[in-house]
Formats: sequence, structure tokens, C-alpha cells
Amino acid sequence: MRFHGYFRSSSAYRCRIAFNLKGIEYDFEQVHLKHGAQKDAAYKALNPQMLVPTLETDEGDRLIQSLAILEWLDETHPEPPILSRDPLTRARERGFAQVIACEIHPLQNLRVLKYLGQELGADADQTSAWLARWLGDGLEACEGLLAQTGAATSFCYGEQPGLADICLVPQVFSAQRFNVDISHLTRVNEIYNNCAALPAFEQAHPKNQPDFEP
Ligand SMILES: N[C@@H](CCC(=O)N[C@@H](CS)C(=O)NCC(=O)O)C(=O)O
Repeated sequence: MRFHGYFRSSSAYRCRIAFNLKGIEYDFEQVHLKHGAQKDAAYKALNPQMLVPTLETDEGDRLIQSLAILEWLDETHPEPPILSRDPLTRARERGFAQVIACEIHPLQNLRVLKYLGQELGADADQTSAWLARWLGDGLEACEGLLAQTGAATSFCYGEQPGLADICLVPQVFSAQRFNVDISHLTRVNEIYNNCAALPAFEQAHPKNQPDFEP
């Protein structure tokens, strides 16, 4: 399969973690977001939303949206599972993932930050305040959800990393990148560190990608 992504994209980062956990090999195609390559006609034909990631399957089907890609990977490559077999836990894992993918991440997206700066005239301090507010509030909610489980597990919902961890780690990376202080979020940081110690997560880190730029 062919994966279109970008080293710094947290949605692509989620998929990379899942590829690694499941031992799936893929060809990588860089879409240079900073250079606007997501808007090239060829890429738009692949993904009309002009966002990464896009996954082209071996059969030539095109999949977009990281959560949909993650679920497709889990259904077509079930071992190890990234979603619990228990419906209640599975719903909680999806809820946690959606807090990040649907509520936090869209507010830090490149096109949104560009709009804030270029169209609305926000300066660097205002953009930082925006990021601190929405990433901070969102990750606080994640900490609250983890507290609700009442369990000091190694990962969000158990002793194996799953969908929630796959979404959490790139979001913590973004908080670090945007200098959002989340040092008080004990469980979030604990789980981030547990994940970071695993090769599947380490190898998926932006700094370890072929298109990495400092
Ligand atoms: N909800 C989408 C988000 C995709 C997305 O926003 N990707 C970002 C990178 S993380 C992007 O391509 N941004 C390009 C832009 O804003 O122009 C997913 O989970 O795949």
C-alpha cells in the first residue's frame, strides 16, 4: 500500500504508529504541507479534502481520515488489535480518540493557523494563546477521562496500546511543539512516556521519518 503523509502531521503520525504496531509495510509518499503540496491537482484528485493522510490500498482504493484508516487497518490486519473486544471499552476508546481527532486537532491545523494569522491578523502571541487554550482544554479532558477509568494501567485502556494511545501520543507531541504546558497532566504524561518507550511509537516519531526537516 502507498501512504501519503508528512513527518509533522499528527494524523499521519497516528497511522504510522498503527502500521508499526501491526508490522505493516508500506510505500511512503511525502506531501510537503509547508510547500502547499496538498493543494496540487494530482493530490487533490486523490484526496479532495487536500489534507493528509491518504492511504492507497493494494487494490487501488483510496482511504482518507486517520480514524477511518485506523479502523480499516484494524479490520484488515486484526493482530494485535487496537480496539478492545469489549463493546463498552471500545466505545470509550473511540470517544477518547474523537476528543483528540475531532475536537482538539482541527483547531491546531495548518490551514486554521494560517487563517488566524493571515486572514484575521492574529499575531504570534494571540496564536499561542489560541493553541494553549484549545490544546490545553482538550488534553485536560483526556486527563479527566483517564481518571474516570480508575485504573493505573500502562496505557489508556489497558496493558496494550490501542486507538486512544495512538491518538494521544501525536497530540502530546503537538503540545510540545507549540509550547503548551501540560506538565500537570500526570496520567497523560505517564502514558506518553510508556508509549514512547515502545519501538512502534519511537519509529513513528516525526524525527525518525524520511522526510524529516528540523
Ligand atoms: N481529521 C483528519 C485531519 C487531517 C488533517 O487535518 N491533516 C493535516 C495535517 S495533520 C493537514 O493535512 N493539513 C494541511 C492544511 O491544513 O493545509 C484526519 O484525522 O485525517
